[in-house]
Amino acid sequence: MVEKILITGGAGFIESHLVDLLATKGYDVYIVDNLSSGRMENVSTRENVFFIMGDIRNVDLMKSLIIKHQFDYVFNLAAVASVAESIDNPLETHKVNHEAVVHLLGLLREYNSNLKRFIFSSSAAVYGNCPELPKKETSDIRLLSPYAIDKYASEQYVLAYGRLYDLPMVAVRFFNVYGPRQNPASDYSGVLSIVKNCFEQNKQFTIYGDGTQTRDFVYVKDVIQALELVMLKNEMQHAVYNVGTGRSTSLNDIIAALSKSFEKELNITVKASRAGDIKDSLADISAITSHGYQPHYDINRGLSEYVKEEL
Ligand code: UD2
Repeated sequence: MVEKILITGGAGFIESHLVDLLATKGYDVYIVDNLSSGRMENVSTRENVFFIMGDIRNVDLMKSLIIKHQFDYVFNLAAVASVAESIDNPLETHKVNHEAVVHLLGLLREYNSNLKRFIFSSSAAVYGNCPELPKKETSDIRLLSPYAIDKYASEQYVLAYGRLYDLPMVAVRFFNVYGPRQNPASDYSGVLSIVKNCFEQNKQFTIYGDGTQTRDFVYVKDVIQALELVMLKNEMQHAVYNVGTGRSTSLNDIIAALSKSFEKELNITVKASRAGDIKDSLADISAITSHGYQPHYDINRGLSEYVKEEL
């Protein structure tokens, strides 16, 4: 029988790449997305991809889907992905990034007895300004924003559910993911999509801070590889894994590299650092690489593919 996968947020940036990969591999893939940041044009038209327009906060909808389909795998990737947005709208982002997750866990426990894996996307934001670099899964947790608090609480719920009810749980902490389909439309979008868009459209880019902040930018294709790994490897259950590259780059260096590719200068306005912003972020990826993950895109390869390619 064909295995069924639920991917919440499946019309989104990272999620839609995962949908494509798993659909190509022959699974039946169900998407629940409210299109708040995802886009219909990201959704595969393959016959084994099923789109359900809906919100993960809608418990009745999620319950009926789970009872009807009895998923083999569930990826909860839907989220309000912006740290800054969580600071502006903490209650609304909490409902998506935490409350909906707790409801979903309860529904799966009660109604989805054949579940083979639940995969939750947490975030490197949980490390905050922890001075230890690179950041290990065992490093200090310093929660600087509602976003970080919600991601950490949800991740811990997921792992506790695994222990308490013997459910097949795993979580990943994404570092700064970038690549085709990342939506640059809002001030809350991932910085690389905004910078690229400003180069393409000759728009003014606002740098918050002095541009020396560093991030471990990880290309979306590497992230998909990591997600497939945690989905399939039994021995990876009941743990949380960093997903990054093990290298970091400053915002200034990104702008310089893109300036070369686009052969032009970026118009930059400088503003004060954002509240809750992290200075440096770098992943220790030894835990996930010990299970076979290997990033294939360093920042140069990733940027040059990102600049050229629109998938
Ligand atoms: C990103 C993810 C978040 C989480 C985290 C993990 C996004 C939108 N956010 O948060 O979900 O997983 O990584 O560490 O993908 N900046 C500017 N100008 C702009 C936009 C951003 O200077 O127009 C700066 C921003 O202040 C920050 C850096 O660029 O210092 C990165 O910002 P971001 O919003 O892309 O990502 P981050 O690290 O806050």
